[in-house]
Amino acid sequence: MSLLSLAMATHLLAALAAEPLGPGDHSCRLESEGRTRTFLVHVPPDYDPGRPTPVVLIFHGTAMNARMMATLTGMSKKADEAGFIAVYPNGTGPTKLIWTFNCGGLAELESMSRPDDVAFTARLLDELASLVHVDSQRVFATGLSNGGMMCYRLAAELSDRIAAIAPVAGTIGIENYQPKRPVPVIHFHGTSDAIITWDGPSETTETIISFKPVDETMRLCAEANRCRPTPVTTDLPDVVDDGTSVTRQEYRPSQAGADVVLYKIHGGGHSWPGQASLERILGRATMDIAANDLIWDFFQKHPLHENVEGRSIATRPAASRFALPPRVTRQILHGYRSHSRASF
Ligand SMILES: [Ca+2]
Repeated sequence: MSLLSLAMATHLLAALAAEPLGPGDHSCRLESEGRTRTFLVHVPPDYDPGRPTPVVLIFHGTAMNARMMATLTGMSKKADEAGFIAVYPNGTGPTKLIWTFNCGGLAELESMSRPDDVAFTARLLDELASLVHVDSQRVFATGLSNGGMMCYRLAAELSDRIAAIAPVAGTIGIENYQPKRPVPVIHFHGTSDAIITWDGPSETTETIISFKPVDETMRLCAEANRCRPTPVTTDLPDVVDDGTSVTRQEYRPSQAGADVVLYKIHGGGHSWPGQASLERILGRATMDIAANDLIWDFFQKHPLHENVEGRSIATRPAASRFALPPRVTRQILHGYRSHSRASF
């Protein structure tokens, strides 16, 4: 190949790489830490490349992927209604069955070659800015389970780019939750969640994963966000006879603080409020509220540079420990160990 044709080919590749995205679904990839990483981008029909557009990152749970997450949450439909760009990153792992994000708390796995998913997210946002017109003040993160735990890690370690977070059925997994600024949090959790259980991991499972109990997570968020320790609690109308009911706990911040809101779903499982669940496996999903609507309402109120004024807060710490069936734990651990030398 001549130098001229090489230069033309390079130019063409660069042009292709920067090809802007229009409305619809797009499979994208990038290189991060020497790995090829993938993600889906859903651009709403009314997207105007001349205008900065909000972005919601939606992180899947273990044993899922980006496409499954789009289906489970229905967040692309919400994106179409509300006019934001929905982005579904894919995690990594030895097999697609146990793709995860490095959210902290994966104690048994930390000696293995885990990617830095905070760096990946930052890299993704860089790449995204070359594909669509991102409103950098309105980049948000939500996620389920492991993906919810990843939200907390991003709040702690990427708060200059992530404006607010909405973890669902996933608590803090990192050791120290100390965001550089108060990051607004809206959290959804079922009291009957059998995977990320309300009171934290059990001795059976803490060798594979550790995460903080819901109450402790809320307490840490309230402290970080300069909220009062006691929440304003409201029982919401039990509008659907689905075996669940919902209590809203609002931890109101002092000046220069930020909101912390918990939706406690009595009888709810490891599920996405308002979306159908594999009930026999994961437990009930409440239909009394729609997480997508509440999350977007919350995000809209919390762009990156806002002035939050007073409200109040809190929580009491709770002892933890949850229980995956030992057989399942052994199978997962065996899967990781047998791939311990694999490149994630
Ligand atoms: Ca109900």
